[in-house]
Amino acid sequence: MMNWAEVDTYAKRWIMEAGMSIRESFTHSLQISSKSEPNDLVTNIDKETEQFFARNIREQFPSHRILGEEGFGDKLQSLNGVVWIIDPIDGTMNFIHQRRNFAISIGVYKDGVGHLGYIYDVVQDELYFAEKGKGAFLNDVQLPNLQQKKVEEAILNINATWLIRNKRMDPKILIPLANTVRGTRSFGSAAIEMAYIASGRLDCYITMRLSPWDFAAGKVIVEEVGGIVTDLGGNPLNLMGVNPVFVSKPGLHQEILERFLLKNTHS
Ligand code: 2AM
Ligand code: CA
Ligand code: CA
Ligand code: CA
Repeated sequence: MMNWAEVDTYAKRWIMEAGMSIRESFTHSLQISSKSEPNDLVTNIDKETEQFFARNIREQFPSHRILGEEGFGDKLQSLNGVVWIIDPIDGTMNFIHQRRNFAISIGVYKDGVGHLGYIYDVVQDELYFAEKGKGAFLNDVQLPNLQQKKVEEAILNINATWLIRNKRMDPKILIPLANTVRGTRSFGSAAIEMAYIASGRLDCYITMRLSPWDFAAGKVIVEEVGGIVTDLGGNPLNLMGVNPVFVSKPGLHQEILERFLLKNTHS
């Protein structure tokens, strides 16, 4: 039997410690570079934070493996065993430009199943946490199960990128949805956006290109309060690849699939 309580104790301790050093880093200047494209940014703090987690996990749990955005984890061919899926800073552009609206995001999976999820909004000092089967929490307060809501009353999180001409999605599919919901928002951190679904601050979220470290923690937390995490066809996400992602309250998920996403892809 896995001792999840032990893993949880260390995970929370390391997340709080990393959060403190990220807040302290605000007084120093950042080293910024770009990765695959000019807007795909990384800083020395992203790298140092991932290295901090990798070092501690390897020392405390040598049999566990690590999948991290910045490449200090292991080269994984599968999700067998215990795998920490780590995004040291989710929302790097916000981190650089705003010094807020970014999070540490960590999911701990066993044989491909999410058991622990952590999203730590470092500046707000809000830790979203869930353990599979044991509920989701915002700091010490348990989050209630998500209630149904109609599309017309929903707040949709979507980046404007996907509503204008882009490489990944025909905006004709998403514009009618954006026109029907009560309002749209975009926070620029997938982890925070998923945490906001879990806490009811948002009702649904659509984005076209997330990697496992962007959604691993959020999936555990959202599902623990009854939310649904799929691709835009309603299918399960690929935890080893890049995915379009659709996260929503129950009921609303089905309604949006039927009235907008599936309807339009077949027309
Ligand atoms: P990141 O900040 O960890 O890179 C921004 O809209 C959201 O999408 C963030 O959660 C960001 O994570 C994520 N994202 C995923 N792939 C990205 C990419 N290639 N460029 C910028 N943001 C990306
Ligand atoms: Ca990144
Ligand atoms: Ca990310
Ligand atoms: Ca990141």
